[in-house]
Amino acid sequence: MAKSYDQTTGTGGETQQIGTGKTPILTTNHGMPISDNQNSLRIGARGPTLLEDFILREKIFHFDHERIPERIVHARGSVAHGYFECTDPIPDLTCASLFAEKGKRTEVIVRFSTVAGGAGSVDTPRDVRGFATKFYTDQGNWDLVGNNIPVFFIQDALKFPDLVHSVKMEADRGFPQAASAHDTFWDFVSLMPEAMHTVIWAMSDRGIPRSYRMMQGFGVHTFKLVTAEGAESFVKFHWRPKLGIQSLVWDESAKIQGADNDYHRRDLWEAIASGDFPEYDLAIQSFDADLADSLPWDVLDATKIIPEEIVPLRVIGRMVLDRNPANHFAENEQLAFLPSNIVPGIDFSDDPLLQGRLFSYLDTQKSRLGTTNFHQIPVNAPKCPYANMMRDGMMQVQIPTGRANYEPNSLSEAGEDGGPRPRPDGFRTAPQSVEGAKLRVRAESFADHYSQPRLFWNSQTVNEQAHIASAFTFELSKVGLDHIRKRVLSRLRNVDEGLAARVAKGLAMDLPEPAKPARAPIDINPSDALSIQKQWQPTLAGRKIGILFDEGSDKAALDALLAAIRDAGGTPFTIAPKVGGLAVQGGVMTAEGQLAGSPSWIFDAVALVLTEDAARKLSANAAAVGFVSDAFAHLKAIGHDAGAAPLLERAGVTPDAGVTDLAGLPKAATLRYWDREASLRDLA
Ligand code: HDE
Repeated sequence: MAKSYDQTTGTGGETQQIGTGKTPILTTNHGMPISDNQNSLRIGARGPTLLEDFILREKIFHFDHERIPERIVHARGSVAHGYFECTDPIPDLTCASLFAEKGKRTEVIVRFSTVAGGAGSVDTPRDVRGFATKFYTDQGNWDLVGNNIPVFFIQDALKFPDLVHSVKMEADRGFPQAASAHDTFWDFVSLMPEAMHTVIWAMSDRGIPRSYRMMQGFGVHTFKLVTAEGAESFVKFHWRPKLGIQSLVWDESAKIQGADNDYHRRDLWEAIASGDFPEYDLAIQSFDADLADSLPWDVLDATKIIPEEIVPLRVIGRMVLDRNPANHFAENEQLAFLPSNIVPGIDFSDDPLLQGRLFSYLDTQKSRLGTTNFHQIPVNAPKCPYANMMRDGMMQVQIPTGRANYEPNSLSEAGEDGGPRPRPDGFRTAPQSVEGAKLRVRAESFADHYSQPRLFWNSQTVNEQAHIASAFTFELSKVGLDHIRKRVLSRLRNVDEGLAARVAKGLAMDLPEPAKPARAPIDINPSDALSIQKQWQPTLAGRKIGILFDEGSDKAALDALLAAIRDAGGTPFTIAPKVGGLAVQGGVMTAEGQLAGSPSWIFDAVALVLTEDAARKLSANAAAVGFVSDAFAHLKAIGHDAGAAPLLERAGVTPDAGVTDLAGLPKAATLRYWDREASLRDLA
């Protein structure tokens, strides 16, 4: 008989690694204690494995099914737990209990996501971001499943599969992953002029957010609020980040994809783990039917916003994200949002996109989570009591008791538990009379596709406009079919002639005839709220500063800089060519990151604390030169001591307001230096 040995210790014999008395015993999924987790059951030490090995089969069976279908859109996302606190109750507008009292807190879970890429794709492509919130209210779960862009590509749910097919990797070749810069996307959106508004938002810096903590969220659709007395109003929901809105520059976002696939996920996780809790205000735009009727567009059309100048925002609460998930699969992959989850006091409008969503998500969850009982998964289950007569199904993990599994019943008359019953103060759909012929049509009031993209364009700074024109040029440069590029240009002419001309020039193409609009666009007063740069919040809070040092650097200067950055609310991160500990002037200093793995792309600003000798040596190191030249090209502040001069020169840094001494860095690092860009980059 062949000898056996213990592969965990490398010794002969049959010993197993055994835990201490406190270690819980390893069991099968059915609780049976396991004695050997190293070897499958076989005949003799070198013989065949037995089908009888139920421990092996259970383990492999479970492993084989570890993955569930990823979300067809928004597959890649990050979650955080927290709470919503009502700061300004609105009983005048709604009987929803979460908005009833000042200071009332409701638990939430939020999932931020990209749209186009698969679950393993990167965090920073140009894309719309999902911003979905589940409020575990005491009257059931309310899911506000929104995006970071307040409008959507299409007006009717029937077009959603086409939109998604066109943007995801192309059907024959399976690429590109997580990118809209390809023929099929631009083919589809250019054939659907209603997409122009969302497209221009996606081509703006909103499509490349700096952090999930620095982006707005929008419910997108018009919803209804309903009071206890049945009075109704329309409402749009807005999330506003406390840190202000901030975006990357395109070259930076493309490079981050190489440096850190998890850039946004890590940022969210680290902020929460360090107690720097992300916070957002919840604001509403509420308005009545008269105001809705007075607008030149339809409030049921999800391709339109209502500018804040027309209906101002009212802040009604704040959301704080203070807990990371404990398990990515259980709390992120299995998290299931349903726009149909609303609570008494909130109701749907007839927005045809929203109406379609009310079906889609429930259907999706059955397919992803495999069972109608997905609501029992802890992260999806309401935190208030829930009871009904729905029974059984796959993965029923509750044990409903009693005979009453139907309603009405009279079992209570016989002294038995008759089970739950509806109550008049439960959810009631706001009554609405509807009449008309049964038709497949698009309302005439949805026909203006260009006024609002024009409003968006006119509301941007000169630098933001250059980013938009450059993004169109970049994306269309990746489009191989000439007729598609021409069609996009013909649409852009209706948005803004200057924009169309700049993109055409960037592509070296002639301008085609403008497309004929279904309805002639109108001019709307520009809205500063649509620009990121106009509302820039000059703060260091939430920002990360990369500090490059080397042998001989001045420890006192480094310590002072670290303290100054922390005092101003920022997060310093030290970088050196070697991480193990370097002899610096005044002691030894270890770095958190190694230079080659810590490019300046992943920081909001950088500092150079170097002796002249070290700076000369680093001038021959491409990673060090790139660290500085990229920080400059990405319009970031650069703080430096006198010794850094040779490296600055080698990296082509020219003096401007963003290039400062170390003392000036905390203030300088609150900004980006947009004016620098024109001299560095060929913008369209
Ligand atoms: Fe979604 N959408 N969607 N969507 N959506 C999904 O549901 C769908 C739309 C949004 O983090 C899916 O569970 C249809 C608008 C977010 O888990 C799916 C239509 C807005 C998330 C689905 C829309 C969104 C989704 C895929 C057109 C902004 C991620 C997996 C009528 C207001 C939620 C899933 C999460 C996810 C369908 C349009 C936001 C397939 C049919 C408009 C943030 O059910």
